[in-house]
Amino acid sequence: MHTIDAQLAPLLDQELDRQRRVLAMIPSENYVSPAVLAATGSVCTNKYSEGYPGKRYYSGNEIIDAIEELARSRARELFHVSHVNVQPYSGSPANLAVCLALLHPGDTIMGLDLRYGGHLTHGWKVSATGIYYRSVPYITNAEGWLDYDAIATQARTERPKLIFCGATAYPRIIDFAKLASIAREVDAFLVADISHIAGLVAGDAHPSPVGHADVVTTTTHKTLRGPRGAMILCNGLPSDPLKAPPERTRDHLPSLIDRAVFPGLQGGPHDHQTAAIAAALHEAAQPEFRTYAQRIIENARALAETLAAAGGRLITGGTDNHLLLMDVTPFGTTGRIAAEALYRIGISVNFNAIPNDPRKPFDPSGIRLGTPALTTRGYTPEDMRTIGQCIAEVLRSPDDALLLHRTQATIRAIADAYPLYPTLSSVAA
Ligand code: DSN
Repeated sequence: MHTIDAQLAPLLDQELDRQRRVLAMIPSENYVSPAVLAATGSVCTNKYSEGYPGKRYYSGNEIIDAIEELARSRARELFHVSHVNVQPYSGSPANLAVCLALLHPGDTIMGLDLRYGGHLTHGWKVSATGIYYRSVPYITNAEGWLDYDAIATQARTERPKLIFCGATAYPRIIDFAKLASIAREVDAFLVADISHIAGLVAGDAHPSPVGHADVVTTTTHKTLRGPRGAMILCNGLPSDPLKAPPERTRDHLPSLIDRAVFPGLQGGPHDHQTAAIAAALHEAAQPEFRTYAQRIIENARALAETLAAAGGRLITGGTDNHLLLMDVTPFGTTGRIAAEALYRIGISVNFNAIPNDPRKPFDPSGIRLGTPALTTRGYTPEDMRTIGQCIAEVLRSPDDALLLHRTQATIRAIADAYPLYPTLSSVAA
């Protein structure tokens, strides 16, 4: 590519170099395997295939059908459901498709408030899910824990048609059974968005929502370590995507979901993405993936202990999963200043609101850190302790140039000790 596109090729190689140098501690990021990378860059990107396997609107889809069916069957097996749609372009369209499948405009939805760790598409006011539906978000308690009694009381008052659970900044196990009993009591659909924890669920390191939630959505690129993309999982009668079901009932979930994704919301699926999802699901079904999922949590706990011992205020006091949410104001800094200083020494995290945050979203009180990507690279709890100590030092003195220089050298040595894509000399060869 270097001779064909002299502007783009070096940029791609610079991004590879950046990923090698900077420790990715944004909890929603990960590094895919060479197999997933190859499938993502495959010729499947050339094909149009509106419809579903065996029911396409374009010719030439016999191989794409086999690829999509492979992805679907691997997902069914891994997550123990009868039906999977692998076509959502990403998590936001997946959640919107579920709303389209199950709700009428103006119906009431309840999801965790964005400012308390929820997701935009669980009903935040500027998202389509908060514009076309009546959204009444629930919040955590002041310490950051889901308060199931308060959610039940709110659901009894508001009578939502759909309750979203799942989060982007919640460091604890989610009790799907409790949420399902709340949803049943008020006759709402329960939708579990497990985007953040899908890899932990697949590796049996977090309880599964299957059997509790009516519908499960997930992105495929976070802990699941696949390409950017998403899936919608459910149980019910076999899908007939060509025929509108007579009613919006649990039995008809597969057809309702399929019709909402296509033609309701999307056009042609991204077949290269489907192929890469199939590759990632194969990897997630291997015994090593269970070890990976456990190690993500061990690493997160080691990091949490180190930061707490250094004076960090962890929301909920620690973690059960892949991420930590930390109030950095006890260090005398803010989320934004902390994230910028950490990036200068070679660690990427994101600034994040904490429950009841008195500060503004663009410079909140917290940062969010995660271990999925570093665990993929091979880092151990011992490494997490070293990294945690560097983080704490920087948060105490984010303007100390000498300290930044010293910690930068430590982080660089740690990054070099665990090479990323060691056999790849260029991504733009
Ligand atoms: N942007 C994702 C995250 O970082 O959690 C959610 O969509």
